[in-house]
Amino acid sequence: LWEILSEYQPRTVEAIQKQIVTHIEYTLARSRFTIDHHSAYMATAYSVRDRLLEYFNDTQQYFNEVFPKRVYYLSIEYLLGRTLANALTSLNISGVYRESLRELGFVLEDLYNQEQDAALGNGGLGRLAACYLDSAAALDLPLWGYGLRYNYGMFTQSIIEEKQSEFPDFWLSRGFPWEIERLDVVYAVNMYGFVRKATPAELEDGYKGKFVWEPDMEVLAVAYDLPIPGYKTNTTLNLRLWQSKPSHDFDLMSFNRGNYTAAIALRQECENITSVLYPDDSTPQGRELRLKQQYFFASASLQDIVRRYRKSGRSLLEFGQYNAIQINDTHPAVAIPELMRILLDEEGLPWGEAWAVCVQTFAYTNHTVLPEALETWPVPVMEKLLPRIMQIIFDINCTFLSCVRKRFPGDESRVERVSIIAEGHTQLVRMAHLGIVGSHAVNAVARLHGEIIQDRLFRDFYEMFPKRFTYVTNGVTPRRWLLECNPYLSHVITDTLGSEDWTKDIEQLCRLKDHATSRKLQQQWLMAKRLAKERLILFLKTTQLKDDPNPPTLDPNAMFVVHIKRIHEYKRQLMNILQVLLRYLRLKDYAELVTGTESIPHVVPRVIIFAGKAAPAYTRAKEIIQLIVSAARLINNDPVTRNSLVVFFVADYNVSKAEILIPAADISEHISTAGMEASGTSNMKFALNGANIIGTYDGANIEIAEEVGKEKLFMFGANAKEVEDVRAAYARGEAETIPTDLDRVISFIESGALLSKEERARGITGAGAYRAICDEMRSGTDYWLVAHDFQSYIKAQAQADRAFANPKAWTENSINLTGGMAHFSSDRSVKEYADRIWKVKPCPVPGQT
Ligand code: DL6
Repeated sequence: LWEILSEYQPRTVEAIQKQIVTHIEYTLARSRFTIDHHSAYMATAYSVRDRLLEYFNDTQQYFNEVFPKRVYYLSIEYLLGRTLANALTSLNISGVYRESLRELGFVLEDLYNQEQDAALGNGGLGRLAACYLDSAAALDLPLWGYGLRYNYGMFTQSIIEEKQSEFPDFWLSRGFPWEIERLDVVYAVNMYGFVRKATPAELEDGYKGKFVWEPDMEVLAVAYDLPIPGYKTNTTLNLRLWQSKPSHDFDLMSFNRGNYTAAIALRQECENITSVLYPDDSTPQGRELRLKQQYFFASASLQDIVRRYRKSGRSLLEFGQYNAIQINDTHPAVAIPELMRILLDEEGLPWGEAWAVCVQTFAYTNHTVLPEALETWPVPVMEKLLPRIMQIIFDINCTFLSCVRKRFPGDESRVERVSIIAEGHTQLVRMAHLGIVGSHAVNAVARLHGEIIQDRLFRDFYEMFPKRFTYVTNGVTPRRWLLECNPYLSHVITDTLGSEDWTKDIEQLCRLKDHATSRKLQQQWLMAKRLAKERLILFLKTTQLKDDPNPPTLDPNAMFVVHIKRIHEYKRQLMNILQVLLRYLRLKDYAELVTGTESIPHVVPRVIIFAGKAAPAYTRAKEIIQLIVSAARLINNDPVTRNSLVVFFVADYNVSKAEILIPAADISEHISTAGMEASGTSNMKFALNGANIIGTYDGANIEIAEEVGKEKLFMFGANAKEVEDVRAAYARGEAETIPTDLDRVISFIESGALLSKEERARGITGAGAYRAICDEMRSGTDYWLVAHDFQSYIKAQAQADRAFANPKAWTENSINLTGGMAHFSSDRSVKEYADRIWKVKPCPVPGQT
């Protein structure tokens, strides 16, 4: 068989061409005489997938033979982006494919743009999961990801009349060639119904369960596998995504009762479970459908994991020695009682043994300290949808609280604080508490975040289980976030270091620092940055500016400042746009003073780019987008300033846009209110690409500053402790006076300068849509400390202007930043998880790489 396959796998240009054309003709059933770009992309993707499958099958076969301890990463989101470039890079075959396509009349890079992003995630958490899969594969770790195959991913954002509008993301509409549908890997997931005790007959029948869940609804979970290639290794891992399908048995029951419409409605209800990704990254929706998604995901994944383990014939008591399950935030936390259900009711383990297995198996990552983001579920909702699971959670809580009472006798307020069930008008299940109690490790995602969860958020738990708590600072994959997205800089780095080894052994990057003062390297570095800027300028011209009759000039010598992330008050895009407006007003003053009205000398020109999505129901975030867009309209159309300041809001931010924006940045903004951003990962991506950071002492910014030297960055603002003190002062009624500069900007907005045409036509005056924002800024007590930090922010911006005016020193600094980023590779993070939390070892698949 191997010989037959080897012949099938094309290695030469000719053979690859043959395979691509074969896929056009036979897989796509398109005519080879009229190949359009999309067909060429699809056929190329199928051809690359063929090769991936070979490695994939070998890897799975090898894992089954060796039976190493395996890791399962459970994440309800994966923000994957595009796959073709990534797969070609991992397999180290971009060159031969480029050549094959060229002779067929196509440019490989054009085909990349045919691919729709797989946006099965909201932001940081989902993108981190994607980076970790890449690193686990590169490190040969025996890991699988589990997730959901949403029919509609993250919504598409359009800006209409200066406001965000959301549209469905039909990401599967033109086909997704990378996945493998596994119609034979199907599990039934129970919902609704009731629980009863097992009858003696059932017990005698070999059925050892104590309780039987009689569900009212049974949903099928069908597996779709996505091969995850390891960079320059044979290991190819799997991301298994579940799609919901109705179960025919249940249809039949309704049909037999003559209830055709009920049967169809039930089918629809089942299909809806994986139909859409919830588009909010910080406020969990207490909707039943969301809980259905979570349980459906957890149950299918756990059934699959247990079945795989069972096949080995090993004892379930050893399950935790062979399996580690990481739950990515609390969304999959219901997997803990689900494993208990399987072990108790289906496998007949006693409670104590089942619980020991669970705690040994699970580990939980917390990704946020925002109180509103900590998930809770009303007990009545859970009781109705998942009666057996609710019962098990009550039992877990009961056992846990009796331990707490033993340890802290008489401390009932502590018991109330740590209980998995929050008492009140409606009882709530606290999913984070369930995650902590049911795991042997709880990790934060940066050092400061770790301190905050130990000292504040989960202090009571830390006192009980100090060894359980740890942090693993996030990381990003240098393959996607440097090698692939920035071919210009990658080339320079490889040339300087004498090999491409840095792509796998990231510590090599440190050696760049030895060359930071080299004239030659500085020139090459500047050229690489310029090429990345030109690529971005072309992108802007062909998208944003396509229909602009009077587009602003975009100068690659300008300082490119980029602020891209979800729009949220704590991320303070508001502070940035207010600063931009101040810059605009100052430029106007200066122009009047120095030159009359035309161009402005001695000013570092800036191109400022914002991008990001606001949750559809998050009104303030949407107002902030509107403010940015209207400020951009005003500024870009002002002939006095337009050579010195241009502002964009790039619509529909996603992974592939980030891949264009990040390499082109001179500066990036990471200016969250200190203590609020758990880690941040785009800060790492920018610095890896040599962009500087204007940032607060928050999340991973602090560790980046330590690694590269804080004098190399533009750090400012209140630190986490000071933020607490300031908020406490506000709470005592001690409002602050608004800084003069901020007052000026707010007055400018209140003068009506940013009103839209439509608002003016309706006779609106003053701040218009920005009334609430202006009032909050004037209050002197704004929760996110925009006013408090404003002056130090302006100072940091001025420092950046001065530094940029010295290209030599700027470039040297930029080289040192890239050279200092080895620590922030996701290879390092995943190694830490493997060594300290999962206790798994690499399992490299033998054979030719
Ligand atoms: O850990 C990944 C990423 C962090 O870098 C961000 O700081 C954090 O905001 C983000 N959290 C989320 C939403 N979390 N929840 N729930 O995306 O995680």
